[in-house]
Amino acid sequence: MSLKLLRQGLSGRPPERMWHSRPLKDEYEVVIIGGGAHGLACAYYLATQHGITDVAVLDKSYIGAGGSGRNTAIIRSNYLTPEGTNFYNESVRLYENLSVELDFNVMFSQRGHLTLAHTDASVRTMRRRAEVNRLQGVDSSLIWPEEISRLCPQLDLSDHPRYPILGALYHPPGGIIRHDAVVWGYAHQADALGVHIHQHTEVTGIDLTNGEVAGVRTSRGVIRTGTVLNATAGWASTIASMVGLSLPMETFPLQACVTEPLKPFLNVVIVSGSLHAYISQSDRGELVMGASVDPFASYSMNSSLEFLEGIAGHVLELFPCLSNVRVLRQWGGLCEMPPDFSPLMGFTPIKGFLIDAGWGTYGFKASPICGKTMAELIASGSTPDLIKPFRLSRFDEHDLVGEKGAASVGH
Ligand code: PYC
Repeated sequence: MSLKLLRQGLSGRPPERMWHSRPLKDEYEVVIIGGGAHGLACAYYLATQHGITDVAVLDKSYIGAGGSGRNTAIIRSNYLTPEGTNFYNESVRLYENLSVELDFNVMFSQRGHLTLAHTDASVRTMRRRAEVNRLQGVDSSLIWPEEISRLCPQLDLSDHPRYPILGALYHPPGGIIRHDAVVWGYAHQADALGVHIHQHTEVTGIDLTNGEVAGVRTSRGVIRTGTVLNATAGWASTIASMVGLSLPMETFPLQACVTEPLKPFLNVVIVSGSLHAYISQSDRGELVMGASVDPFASYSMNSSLEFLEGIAGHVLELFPCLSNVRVLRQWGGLCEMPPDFSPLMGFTPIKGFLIDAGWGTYGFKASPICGKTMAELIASGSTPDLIKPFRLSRFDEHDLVGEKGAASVGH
């Protein structure tokens, strides 16, 4: 990539577009609603793995404008259930090779991830997660204050805080990534393979014929198609309602913020479920911080002072040394929370209408494996084993996948 950049710089020509605006065709084999990392990854894998390129990716805004551009870019696979751990582990593996695969630097930094435990109950949960993780081959262990201090000397490990740190779940392969780069890399390669990316194209309705998907109505015209994938994190319930489907989840706002840049000092990702705080340092030196979802269901993406006061107070309990650091900006995104904190993936009772939804506060980190498995499901017509546990019918079958203890964020 760097040689390409150098040649480009020396040529004096304007840079090549990473993806293009194409005319909206009146028919596509597959229509993906949602131009985030999930939808674009699915388009990319449909093209590369299955030779399906007659694909439109529609977004009502610009690509990556939703959850993919609003998350705090944490990658990990230290979940509580074997189903969740295996699934996210495959995602981490794909992320590890993504810069090479997409020929675009997604800046994946596997710097290690620490989930702090401040109570005996949370130490027990961390121990259980470590055991489940290790049984699935994921590097994860329970560590104590001495080792925590070695990994992150700036943390207040004394007994002064309200909730002293008793231990932590340490997950060395976890880390952070450049989330926009993931979106752009998938978009670039999907576009190069013939996928049409239609930004500013809002879906206004979905047509059914005899109970099966027949087309999609958009702000730019009607598209005939037999296959629609709903990959619209935050908005998936509203899209599902267009085919008369009610999904078992509610949408909540999730806010985050960054501080002014500081010299690099934080070499790990720190999460505290009890304090509702997570924090990492970006390559630009900014501290990226977030908390739990807002306490009421809503589609608001506004920023609030309550969030800022809460997160500042909690981060200062962990890192009193940051008391003079200023916040640079804050933003909000949307999360859909299913009752068992696991996603909803695959077929629905409506033929041709597929979902990749219910991503709570942990959707971005699943993007590559969601794209890959949903592409396989579309191409083969059968559900890959890895995502069978997340099928929508699990709610009727009383076969939930309880991931609440590994959500990283209090709810
Ligand atoms: O699940 O790792 C996570 C996470 C971090 C921030 C929000 N969710």
